[in-house]
Amino acid sequence: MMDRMNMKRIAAEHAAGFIQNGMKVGLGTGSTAYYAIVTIGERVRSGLSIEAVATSQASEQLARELGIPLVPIEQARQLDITIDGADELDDRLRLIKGGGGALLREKMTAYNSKRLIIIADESKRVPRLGGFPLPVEVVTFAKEWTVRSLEALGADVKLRLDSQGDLYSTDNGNYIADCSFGVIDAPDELARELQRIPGVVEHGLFISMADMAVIGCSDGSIQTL
Ligand code: ABF
Repeated sequence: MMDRMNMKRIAAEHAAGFIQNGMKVGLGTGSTAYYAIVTIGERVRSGLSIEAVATSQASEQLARELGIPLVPIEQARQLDITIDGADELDDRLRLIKGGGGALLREKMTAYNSKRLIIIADESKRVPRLGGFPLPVEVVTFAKEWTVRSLEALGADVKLRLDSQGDLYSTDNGNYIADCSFGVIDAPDELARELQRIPGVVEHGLFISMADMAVIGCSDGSIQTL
């Protein structure tokens, strides 16, 4: 039986194998993406020639430490592949992302990539989304109005706090509202309703964005969806 971190690792290593010389690569955020970045760093040190864009300051710092060549976003144009984690994924590759607070940059990076490969341990696969509170990035102005609008959609909303107990600030200077909707029966429709709320910058439902998921399983096998 494999523990969760090893399931993450084998999924990440498998996905990192898709990267070829000359590619422009989006580097995800979170503990699974961490293993992908480490593997990519090893391959760069063995001669892989790529340019990368990071989806968070944390991933950018890790990439720099590992010697992965980073390009400024404005020079990146379209990326060839982005490898990133997820908090939940269903069998139609619909995702909840944002537990790591980087959902806006993750979604922009995924949107500007030819391929989005999701990596996860088997615990992230769910029959229906919603067990994980949906992160929604909101502007700081009049946050109470936005919270009330999210509650009106049926969510129990908590503004995320940082380790000091202050309101968590994303890399973009916004807040994160963690929204517990319960089981989300119609993720596509909820995504549209969220996008209509003024004050919502972006939400963690990734619909029709992932091209593939690589899942590390407790028996040591790899599942690809
Ligand atoms: C990131 O990966 C976030 O969107 C998501 O919250 C996180 C999953 O975390 P982990 O890989 O640590 O389980 O892309």
